[in-house]
Amino acid sequence: MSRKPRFFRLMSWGEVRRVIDSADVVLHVLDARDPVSTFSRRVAEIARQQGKPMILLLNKSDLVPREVAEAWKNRFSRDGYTCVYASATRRQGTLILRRTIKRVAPRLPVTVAVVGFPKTGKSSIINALKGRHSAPTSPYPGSPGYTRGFQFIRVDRDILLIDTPGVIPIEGDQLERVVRGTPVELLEDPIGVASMLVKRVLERNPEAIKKAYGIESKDPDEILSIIAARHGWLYKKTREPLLEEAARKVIRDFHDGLIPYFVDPGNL
Ligand SMILES: Nc1nc2c(ncn2[C@@H]2O[C@H](COP(=O)(O)OP(=O)(O)OP(=O)(O)O)[C@@H](O)[C@H]2O)c(=O)[nH]1
Ligand SMILES: [Mg+2]
Repeated sequence: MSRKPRFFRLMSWGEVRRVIDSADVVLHVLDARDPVSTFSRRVAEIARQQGKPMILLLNKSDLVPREVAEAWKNRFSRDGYTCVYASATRRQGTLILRRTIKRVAPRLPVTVAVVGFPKTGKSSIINALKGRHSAPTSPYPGSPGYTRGFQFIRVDRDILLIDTPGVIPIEGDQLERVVRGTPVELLEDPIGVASMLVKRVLERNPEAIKKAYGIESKDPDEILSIIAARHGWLYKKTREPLLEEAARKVIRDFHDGLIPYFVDPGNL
């Protein structure tokens, strides 16, 4: 069991403005599995107001088929954005990203503010560009290693990156806000959140739960019960399945990329 975080630090909008103000370029990191739900219109708006070029980075592209990453990239490009995809953990796409940063940079050396929802892989991308682990990373919101402050990391002679804590757009997707914006141990209603997550995942990939857990059911409560029973997570007195524990596992597995799902832009 992980320790309960005593306090969880995210970035305020005032800080987002200031960090973008102090940078030449904004690198807005999205989760390639669901780029629209992890896109912040507000970040884009601040970058535009301040006249800073913004790059959309579809990270975790190892979790989606290549055609899907390509399709998202084309779609964002059609909408006028500069968009590239990458996988920080596989260190793929870093050359293109480096080139793109230099291409949009108004001057060299360039300072780049790396911003986005929590757990999109902002620190991991910085480490991939740098070629070694310089920025702390962590699998779940608030778990040791998440980014609490601002950190400057030089990746080469021409590129200085600013790692930042995650930010939760108020206009953003409700479920992504809760899942990414709260440490799993502190969720008030883990069962409700996990149920919504399971429903959403099944809408996008009806096979996802079967593939992740070998469970055929499409009913969130039943799925959580089976997972709890399988792990022996039962209330001592009643021997009822401890759904909360199963719910937390599902949310962690989602963060760990163990539940195979993604949004296909062709289906939107
Ligand atoms: N599969 C996959 N996982 C990734 C990738 N990039 C990051 N991750 C994982 O996603 C989790 C979050 O990565 P971080 O780099 O800590 O994310 P962050 O955006 O800096 O998170 P905060 O600082 O908390 O906002 C970690 O468990 C990473 O290993 C990727 O390209 N593919
Ligand atoms: Mg980080």
